[in-house]
Amino acid sequence: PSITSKKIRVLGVPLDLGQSRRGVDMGPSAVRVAGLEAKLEALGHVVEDGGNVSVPLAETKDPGPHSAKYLSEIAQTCQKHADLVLKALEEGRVPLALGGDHSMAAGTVAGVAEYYRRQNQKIGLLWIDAHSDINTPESSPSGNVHGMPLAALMGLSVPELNIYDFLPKVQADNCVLVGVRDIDQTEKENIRKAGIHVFTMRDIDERGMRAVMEEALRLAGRNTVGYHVSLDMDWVDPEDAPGVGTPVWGGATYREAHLAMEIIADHGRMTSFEIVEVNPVLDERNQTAELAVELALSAFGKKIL
Ligand code: HAR
Ligand code: MN
Ligand code: MN
Ligand code: MN
Repeated sequence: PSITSKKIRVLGVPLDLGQSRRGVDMGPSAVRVAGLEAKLEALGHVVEDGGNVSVPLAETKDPGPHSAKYLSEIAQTCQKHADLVLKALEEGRVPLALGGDHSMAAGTVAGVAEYYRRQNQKIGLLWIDAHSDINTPESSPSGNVHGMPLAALMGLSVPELNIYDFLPKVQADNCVLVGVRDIDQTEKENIRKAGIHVFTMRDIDERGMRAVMEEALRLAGRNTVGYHVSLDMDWVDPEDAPGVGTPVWGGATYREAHLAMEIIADHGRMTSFEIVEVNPVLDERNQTAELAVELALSAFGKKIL
């Protein structure tokens, strides 16, 4: 039972400026310690580690306006990270980005979208998260930029995060949220404005993970070269993934999470992958990082039999 071997490049983004629970900058380290590279290689992939991008330390910076804290530092980090994602793809590697808070996705998705844009192709985006991350500085109750990356990618706001200067990074019809269960009242209008697809936890409850994922992948994959998968670990229920900064009850179960990743692997159209919001300071014996590695393995083709 062999899988199609991929050349993968791990890219660490120890970014914690986009939110207020410290420790998510240690996420890339925790996921490496949990054995990501060796386990992907045991599966049959060729994996190299591109190291971590440099990120300014919160202690050395002024957060700036409360409506979008550390925005300029986050934008600089996203630009550097996007360049590394683009370079990985140019060198025939599948980017596997490790966060870090979710604001980094403004860089990851930009890098992937830019690579394919240069070939006149479009990507889809699968955003797997408890949150919809589509606040603008105007709508955000917290001023935390990790709640804003989708607004930036869809071109609603946050021009500072418009890496490579084109919008939207993904067509609204190819942008799909899965597993959402915590949306700010002020954020709901942004979802409507952006015109993206949303499958909530209720949809998963009612229809089952398989049906939801099949539809999500069909939408993300329609007229695209494939899709980037942005996996926020707070999508998983805090019972199984306690090491995240903004846990929300009622998330995907351990098996539902694996099934979703297994279905992604079955379709074979994932351009790139990222795992964000792993916070080892809040974790219990690195179990959230270990689950992140397991889910990456399923997304990259590991099968039970
Ligand atoms: N919606 C809230 C805010 O904007 C919380 C966002 C939390 N985001 C993440 N990433 N953890 O999904 O502040
Ligand atoms: Mn290696
Ligand atoms: Mn998120
Ligand atoms: Mn989240």
